[in-house]
Amino acid sequence: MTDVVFPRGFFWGASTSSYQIEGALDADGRGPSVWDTFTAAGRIGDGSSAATACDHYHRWPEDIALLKDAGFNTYRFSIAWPRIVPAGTGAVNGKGLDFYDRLVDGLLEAGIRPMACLYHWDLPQPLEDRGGWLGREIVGPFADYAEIVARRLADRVKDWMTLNEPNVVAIFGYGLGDHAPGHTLGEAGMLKALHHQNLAQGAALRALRAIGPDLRLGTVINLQPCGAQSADAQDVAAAARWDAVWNRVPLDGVMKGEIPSILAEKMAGIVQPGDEAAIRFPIDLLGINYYSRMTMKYETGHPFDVWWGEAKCDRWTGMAWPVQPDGLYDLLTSLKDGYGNPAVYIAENGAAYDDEVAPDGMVHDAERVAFYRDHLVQVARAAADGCNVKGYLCWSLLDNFEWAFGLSKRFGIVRVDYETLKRTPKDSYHFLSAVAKRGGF
Ligand code: IFM
Repeated sequence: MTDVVFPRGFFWGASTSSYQIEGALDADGRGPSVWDTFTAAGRIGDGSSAATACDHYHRWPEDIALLKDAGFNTYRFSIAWPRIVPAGTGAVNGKGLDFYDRLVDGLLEAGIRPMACLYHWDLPQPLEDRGGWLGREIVGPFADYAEIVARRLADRVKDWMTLNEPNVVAIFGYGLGDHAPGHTLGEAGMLKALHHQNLAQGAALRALRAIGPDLRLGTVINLQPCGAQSADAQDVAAAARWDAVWNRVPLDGVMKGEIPSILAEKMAGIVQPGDEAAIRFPIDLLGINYYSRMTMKYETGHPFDVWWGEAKCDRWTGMAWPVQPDGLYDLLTSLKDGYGNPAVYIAENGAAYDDEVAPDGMVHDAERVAFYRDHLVQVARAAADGCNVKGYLCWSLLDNFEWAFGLSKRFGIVRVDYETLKRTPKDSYHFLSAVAKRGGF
């Protein structure tokens, strides 16, 4: 019996990213990325690397078969900029384009809609050497790269996402230093990297539109409803500042061409005349990645005098992230009420847990199944309440390289044995597969 139902034509699928699954970092003319450098500098917690990861570069047919067998009709993958333009600007690497050509053809043959994301964090190192996202000079190279890829694939790929989680790139990569390229530049690093990603995105979206009026264009933001740890005025003000940095700079930038007024003074030296118009674009799709709410508190010594507080929650994932499914409902309704009810895809939602292989050789990941079930209940509720939510893509198809945590955190609905590279669908895979095939549960 089906109790939780989704709109007719709802899309089901999974998301991945190039650096996290492909491996083959030296293959076919790929250039170095900031994550190669960060890894070589010993910055990955478990000492692992993405050198092989899931070896998706060679095993993609098997991964497409997993998507197909699940009954998924949508797949979001990312394209590795260093495979396409190894030096960040200049020569184009045909073999890199050939790889994505094969992948896209394979997906279409399997009846799966490819959703391509242009930037999921693997910045060519030569661009970082020239300032990376800290300077406006990156805008042209990103738009050029977008155009190169689209000229090759847009006859078959109709759904394009520019950036994945620009807030995470800026905050952890340029402000706090936990992610590549590892800068600890605080507020200035965060705001510059946010704004320049917004600018580059605006230029890339215009380049894509010029190539294909029929393309569906969008972006992906990790939105987290942001609350204060207490009713104390300082906590409340700190949470509002963080909401502006984390959620509103990327979201209001593309949707409204606005810089949050609370940050106007701090961004005055970064934003130039005409930038607001340049960052705004009438997107066709908004991808949102949802993992949890954020609970923030006032604390000096950190950028914006704000830091993560303690969430009130009784369930936690293996990342020590709180499990708060109703935050997804609140997020979807806030987009309906405050942003004109855009067409939204849940572009990532999922959880890492310390999976174990059972004596039967399977992974009975009951906590992950519960995580998915509880979030899907909220998605269905939001859709029933009028939110224009079009599809749900889990994070992630495969266990993969979880950035600074390396291979130690497993988000997949399919287990990857990193010794043998054997794929084993977990119970969560079978659960989502049944939901996708039935259109509910
Ligand atoms: O693995 C990441 C992904 O690359 C971006 N969104 C969050 C996921 C889990 O941390």
